[in-house]
Amino acid sequence: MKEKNQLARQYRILLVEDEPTNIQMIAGYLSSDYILTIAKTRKKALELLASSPFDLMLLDIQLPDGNGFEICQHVVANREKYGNISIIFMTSLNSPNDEARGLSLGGNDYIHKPVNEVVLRARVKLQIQLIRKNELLEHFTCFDGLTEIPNRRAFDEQLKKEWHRARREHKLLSLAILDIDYFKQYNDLYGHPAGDQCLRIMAANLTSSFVRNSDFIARYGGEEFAVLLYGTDLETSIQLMEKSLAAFIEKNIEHQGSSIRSCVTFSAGICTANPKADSSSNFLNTADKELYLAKDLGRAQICG
Ligand code: GH3
Ligand code: MG
Ligand code: MG
Ligand code: MG
Ligand code: MG
Repeated sequence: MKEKNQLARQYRILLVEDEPTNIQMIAGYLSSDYILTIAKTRKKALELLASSPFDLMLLDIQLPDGNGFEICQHVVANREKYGNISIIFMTSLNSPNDEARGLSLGGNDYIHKPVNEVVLRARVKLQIQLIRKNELLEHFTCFDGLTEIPNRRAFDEQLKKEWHRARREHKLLSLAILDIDYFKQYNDLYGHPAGDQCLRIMAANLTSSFVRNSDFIARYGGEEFAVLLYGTDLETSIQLMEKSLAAFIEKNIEHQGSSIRSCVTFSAGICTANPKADSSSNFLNTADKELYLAKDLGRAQICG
C-alpha cells in the first residue's frame, strides 16, 4: 500500500544485460530520467531483485548463466519475494514465437534489438505511466480521502494479515476502536467543514501517537477509528491510548456542546488477543463492547 508522499517519486529500473556496448548505450538513453541499476548475469539480477525494490526490469534473454524467459517465469511465480515489477524483454530473438512466449510468461512488453532510442524511451515511459496509474488506484482504494490514513477496507485486510502473523510468531495482538464524543453536536454547533477538520486532527494525533512500523491506524467509519498494535499487551496498549487521548485533549478543540468538557474528546475500547489460542470471531466485538463501556462510564476514557 503506497502512502501519498510515496506517489511522487523517481522510478527504479533494473537493466539485465551482459553486452558492455548495449549497457553503455541503454544507460545513455535512460539514466537521466530513471534510477538505473545494472545486472550482467542471472545470478546478480535475482540477488538485486530480492534485496531492493524495482519498478521495471529491462530483460535480455541470452545471458552467460541463464535465460531471460526463465528469469521472467521465476519472478512472476514469486511475486511475494520480488514484488510487482513490470518486465520488458529486450532481445535479438526476433521471431514471433519468441515474442509471444515472452508475453505469455508475464512480460509486459517485448523490444527487438538493435534498440532504437526513441522507441525504447516511449515504451519505458508507457510502462511507468501504467505503474503510476496502478499506484494511484491502489492508493484511492486503500486510503481515506478526508484524513489520508488507511480506510476500512485496508483495515480489514491488515487485521486478517496481522492475526495470521501473530499466530505464526506467537505474539499478542491488540485492537482499539475509538469514537469521538458528542460529534453530532460538534457538527451541529460548528458546521460540517469544522467537523471534517476535527477528523483530520484526530487522524494526525493518532499518527503521531503510534509511531512503530507495526502500528496500524485506520478510519473505521464516520467518526470512528481503529488502531492495531502488533505484539503489544493490554496494559501497554491502554497506557499508549491514554497518552494519545491526553495529547488530543491538549489540542483543546473548542466544543461547547460536549457535556463533559469544553473541548473535543474521544472514547476507546481495547481488546488484546493471543491469536495462537483465541478465535478471531469475537475480537472486534469485544473491542466494541469496551468502547460502549467507556461511553457509559462518562466518555473521554479508555476501557479494556
Ligand atoms: P457519542 O458521544 O455517543 O459517540 O455521540 P456522537 O454524537 O459522537 O455519535 P453519533 O453516532 O450520534 O454521531 C456521529 C456523527 O459523526 C454524526 C455524523 O454526522 C458525524 N460524521 C460522520 N462522518 C463524518 C464526516 O466525514 N464529516 C463530518 N463532519 N462529520 C461526520
Ligand atoms: Mg545477452
Ligand atoms: Mg460513532
Ligand atoms: Mg454514537
Ligand atoms: Mg461519537
